[in-house]
Amino acid sequence: MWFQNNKKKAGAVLALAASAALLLSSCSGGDAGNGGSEGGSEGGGASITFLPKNLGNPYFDASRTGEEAAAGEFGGEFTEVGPTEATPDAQVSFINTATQQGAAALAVAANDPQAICDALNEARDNDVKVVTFDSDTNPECRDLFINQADAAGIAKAQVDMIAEQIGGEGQIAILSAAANATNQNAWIDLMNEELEANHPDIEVVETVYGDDDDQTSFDKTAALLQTYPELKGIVSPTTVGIAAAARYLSTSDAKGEVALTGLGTPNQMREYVEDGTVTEFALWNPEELGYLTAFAANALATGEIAGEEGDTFEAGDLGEYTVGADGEVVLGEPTRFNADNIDDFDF
Ligand code: RAM
Repeated sequence: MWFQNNKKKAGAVLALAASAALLLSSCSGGDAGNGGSEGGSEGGGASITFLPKNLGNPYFDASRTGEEAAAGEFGGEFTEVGPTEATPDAQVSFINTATQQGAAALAVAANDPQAICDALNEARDNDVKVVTFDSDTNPECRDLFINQADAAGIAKAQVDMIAEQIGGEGQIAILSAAANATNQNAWIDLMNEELEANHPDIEVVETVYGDDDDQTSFDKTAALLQTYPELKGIVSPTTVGIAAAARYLSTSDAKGEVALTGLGTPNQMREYVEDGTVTEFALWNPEELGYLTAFAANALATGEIAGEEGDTFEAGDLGEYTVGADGEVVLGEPTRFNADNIDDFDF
């Protein structure tokens, strides 16, 4: 399996230019070419541009590993572009450039469900297939959404973990990513519903936004602890947020006293599980998400599928996937990580 072979493979090291923009391109199937809707590279696969929420985020570094591997397998052209800050405005210029350059497909993790829609629809008017992954736009702005896991399942896993860790009662806070992030906002709404329905003794005192920026997330954690001396737990449904919060807690008096859970990468969280700051958190495999996204974008751009409900396509080592309602393809289930299993994972 590709994933086992690549367990130790780190994402490409990024040297971020001061310009806040970066472009990575690896030709795995020929020159970039002008893909259009007909396909793309000489290798037979499509030329696909990937636009994550932000660069320098280890989660998207991991998804890139899967994207590149997939492009290598189907002989496509891989390009990654993106901003350093996770904002929708910063994504628009990259979408416009991909359109002008004639990418066959664009895969984007949206920083806002609506703000990038005009740019995406212009891309589609110019025969660029648009796939969202990780964080969706409104469905009318894209052809497919590659969802990491069912949103209700992601929300329930996080509520179950915090409830277990604080004994089912007390004050908690949520440390999220950017305020308009589609994925985090969907999960938070469902988490609040789940808490209200099944955990009436847990009170969410505040939801704060670290913008998927390490320092901002660190500072927001400090402020939460200062503002709420009775706080029993923090849920951070973002890999950037949970890692920054763990770093803060690990050297504070709150270590082991204030529970921290949410969505994190095993590689970023390992030291905090080992030192007792964190007992359990969850995630899916972002390498697999990138890999599946690349295969789906390729299937669309080469005309293998139209993106209709019921369409099926092969995603290499992951096997066959089916397009569901609203153009959604779901990768699988989230995994919980704790001291017993964290060393089995490397992403
Ligand atoms: C961060 C990003 C990403 C999200 C993960 C869980 O890396 O916000 O969109 O899916 O956390």
